[in-house]
Amino acid sequence: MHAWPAPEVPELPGHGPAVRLHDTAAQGLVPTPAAGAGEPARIYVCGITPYDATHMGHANTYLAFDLIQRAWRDAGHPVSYVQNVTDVDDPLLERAAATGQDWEALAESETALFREDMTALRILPPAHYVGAVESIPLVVDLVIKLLEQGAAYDVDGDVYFSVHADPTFGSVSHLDAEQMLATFAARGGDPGRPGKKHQLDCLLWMAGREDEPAWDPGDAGRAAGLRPGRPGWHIECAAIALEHLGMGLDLQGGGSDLAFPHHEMGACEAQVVTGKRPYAQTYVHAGMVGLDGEKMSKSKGNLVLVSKLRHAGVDPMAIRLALLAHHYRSDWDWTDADLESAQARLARWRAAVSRPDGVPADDVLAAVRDRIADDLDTPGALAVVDAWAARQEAADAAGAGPDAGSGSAPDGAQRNTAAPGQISRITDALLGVAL
Ligand code: 5CA
Ligand code: ZN
Repeated sequence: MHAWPAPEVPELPGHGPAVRLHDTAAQGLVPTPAAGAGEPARIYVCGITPYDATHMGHANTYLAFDLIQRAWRDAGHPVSYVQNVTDVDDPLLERAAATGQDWEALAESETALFREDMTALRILPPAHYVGAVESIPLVVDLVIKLLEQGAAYDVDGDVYFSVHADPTFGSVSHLDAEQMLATFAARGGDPGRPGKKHQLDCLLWMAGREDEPAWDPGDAGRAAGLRPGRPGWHIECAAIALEHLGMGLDLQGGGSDLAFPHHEMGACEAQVVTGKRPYAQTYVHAGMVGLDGEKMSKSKGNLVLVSKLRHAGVDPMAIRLALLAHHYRSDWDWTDADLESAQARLARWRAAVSRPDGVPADDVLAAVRDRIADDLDTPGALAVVDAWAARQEAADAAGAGPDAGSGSAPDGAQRNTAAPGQISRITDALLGVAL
């Protein structure tokens, strides 16, 4: 399927430093991308399940991976970016059934709205935006291989992956057995299903249920014993990533609720089917955004929607700044105050760059680059721009006083005509904030 239009990213002088990010698997900061200088950095970010509109949690997660790509590009890496759309899965079919909508129409309209939201927020689009439905032949191919390898088995027509076929199972999320079981059950797994060899084994291929869509698995699939059906969730992402990026991705990304089971299972499936490891060299997870103490989620319905704010006339750049004010890995609750202070900051920055000249900005680029390269310290990066804006305001105030027309900042530094443009290019290229 098609993605959304790419925002322009201004070129900045020189290059930024290597970007250190927290890797869930390594449980610490690592330099990224693993790719050498000038080589493409390969990134796969899990996309939406399109049964409801984009909320602030989604926006926060996609913003984190947008910032990483801006920083990688600034450090001199071309980026290969792939994202999926889970356009057939239980929650989507359940929502369509509950509301009497056609599931395909629901998926299409919510994906279209997501594209609009991403465009408005100036989020970089993937080069390949790939649906689960269009990837079914890729999934079938992997399921057949896993069956042939003895790493998958049949339970009443459904096919399960034996998670222990990968001896490194557990090394992405580092949960203990009890946490794994509880999390698996809470996030779509079926630990208690009779006939499974191990409680944590996950679904690869689900035989068609009554009143649900099912796809023919083709000659090879039928020969391997597959019935008409649909893909399991984790294998969907593994299949799409392997097809478009290959093993050893520089980064697998998503919200922290995907570390287990989704990224753990996808990694194991890919590692077993290819006989290579690691699936991804870095696993990066964004924190959960909540509302009134609860994780914002489509299933709970406690949503602050990007589209609703946009339609109420809120500047998408203010939404972006509201998210940037929080570190991407922290869990936090959205409040109206977040938006109000972001709107005030946007107005202050716009006023500061709207002058024909400005106080020197030469040190701002290195300082913003430094903060971003430090595990995306966006609050720190905003503080750097705030400090420049404050110097600019102080110079304006001084200029309006008895020394008006002297052209000097309070500290004696000369204003120059390059500074406002420099600042606008920095916020645009590295933070995605168009002033
Ligand atoms: N389609 C799958 C991934 S393959 C899926 O998880 N879809 S989703 O629509 O439920 O979520 C899309 C992305 O938003 C995921 O990375 C998820 O971790 C993230 N996300 C969902 N809720 C929140 C939240 N409250 N805060 C932050 N990120 C969230
Ligand atoms: Zn995924």
